[in-house]
Amino acid sequence: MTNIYGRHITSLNGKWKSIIDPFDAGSGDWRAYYKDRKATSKNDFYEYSFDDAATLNVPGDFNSQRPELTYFESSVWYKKTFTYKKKPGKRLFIHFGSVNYRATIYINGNKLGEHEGGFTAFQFELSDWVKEGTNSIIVKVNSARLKNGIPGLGFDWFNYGGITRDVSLVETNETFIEDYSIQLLKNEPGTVSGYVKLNGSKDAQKIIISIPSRNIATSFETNERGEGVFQFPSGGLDRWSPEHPITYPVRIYCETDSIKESIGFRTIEVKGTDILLNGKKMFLKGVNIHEEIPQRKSRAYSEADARQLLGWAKELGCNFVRLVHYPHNEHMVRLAEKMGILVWEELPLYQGIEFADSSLPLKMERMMQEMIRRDRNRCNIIIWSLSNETWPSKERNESLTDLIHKTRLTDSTRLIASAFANVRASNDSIYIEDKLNVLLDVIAINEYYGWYAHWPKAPGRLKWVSTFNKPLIMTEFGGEALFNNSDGKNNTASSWSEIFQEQLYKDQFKMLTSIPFLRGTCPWILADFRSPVRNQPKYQQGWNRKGLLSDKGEKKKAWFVVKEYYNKVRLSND
Ligand code: GCB
Repeated sequence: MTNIYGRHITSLNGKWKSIIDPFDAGSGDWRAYYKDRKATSKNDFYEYSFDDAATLNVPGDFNSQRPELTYFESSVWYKKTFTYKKKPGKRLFIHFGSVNYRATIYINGNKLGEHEGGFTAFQFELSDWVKEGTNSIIVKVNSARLKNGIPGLGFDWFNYGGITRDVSLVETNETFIEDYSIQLLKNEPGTVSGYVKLNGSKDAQKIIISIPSRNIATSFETNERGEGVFQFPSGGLDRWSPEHPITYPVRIYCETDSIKESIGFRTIEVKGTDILLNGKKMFLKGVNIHEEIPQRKSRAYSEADARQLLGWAKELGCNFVRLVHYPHNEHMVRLAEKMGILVWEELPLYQGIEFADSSLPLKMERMMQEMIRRDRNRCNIIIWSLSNETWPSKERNESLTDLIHKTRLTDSTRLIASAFANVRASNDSIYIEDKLNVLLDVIAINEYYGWYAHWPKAPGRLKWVSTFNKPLIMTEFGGEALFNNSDGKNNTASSWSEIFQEQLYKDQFKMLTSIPFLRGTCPWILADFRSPVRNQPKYQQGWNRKGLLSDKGEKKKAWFVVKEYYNKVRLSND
């Protein structure tokens, strides 16, 4: 269901009892941790107990909560009890903001279901299982990386496992408003359009949508599937933009339910090589952000965490953030909307994904649906990104083509992108050639000239060539430096020096400013982030050091190069 924080919820955040299960042994009938059994006779014993077990904080990754769990990638069992008083006509759900990576949920010893995917929300209905008084929820979380997982076995960030986002009990009426979308119509900004979906037996109902502060109200009927669509004139509604991030309290009523949410209205489109927000050309001053608080060495999960990360982005001069490489928690996108920050949201289809595996298409589609279902009413989200750095192959081309079409069917109003790293350098020119760009709205390229690749020519002399006539966002560029380090001569990448990184950014901007169809930049990356594949013993020590900020939040020299560029950058045709 959408808009979880606008519903009648009881938080299950807090301390959960936990059992660490490295061999993933607790699921079998013999141990059956989910049964939470207690000894009853003299010769009875069980080799586990939640009662005396240590606790873990929810939300929060488990790896950062106990030293012995630092690199743990297997099963942890969580238990939480809650009391409930049954009420006639009410339904009860349990909602998880995310569990990384596979979750199996039990209530009072009964299995409710499973979920795969570490960065999207899901829920189960408890109505038939919950009892009067004390109830127990047990969740088995398994964070093992999978060859056919999304992402797959290898990725350049820390694999934080656990119940990483908020857990809530949601009480609803028998028929409730499950989902809705409200936004400006794509090619007719004079019209607000959307749909409402009810869940429950009273599917055909009159729905009223109102924006009281603008005296707007409209009504319509849902059909026998509980679905209805509507349109009304948008007159009088101001447009949301980074300079004017206005949202309006919107109320939706039906006979059996009501819900409210603050919603902003804007249009986003591409014309030739331009990106137009509310019909006006714009340049996306972006930065890449991982969902991690470096100083705490843990996943970010709260509004305060979002404030830290987005506050840094604002300070850098950004109007846009690329949230990599997976959908971030809901606090991030909601706070970004309030702060006037446009968002690129991405699925974790990353590098070595097993496109040939027959289980992938369904998983990809479900993840895409879950991502869009949660965030489709956030006007600051302008781009759904479906993948990062995949390489052309029959399987990849077919899978992504299908996913692009399905994403457009799910939400035709936003731009669709995929970041590619495959360009061809020849003589003075860099050619953008991935054929999937034909189907995408913006071209997104990750390039590491001056770091992983030598400059083929001096930065100012490189010519970027694209035959796609679409805007280009340089979604990654950068290099590593350890804060305050000026070892060696500063003129080699292996010095990990701030001066080398600073010069690299100067060179990059020399090249970037000469690309006529460039409409956005996202340096890689806001802050140093943990990555188990970065093992240079002196400089990296388990960290990817490409941050503009150190792992303590200190500004490296390159930060100021980016900030200066964002102070100055204008569209050449403004
Ligand atoms: C990339 C990836 C990103 C890595 C980065 C790097 O191309 O998209 O996930 O972390 O390069 O630092 O190598």
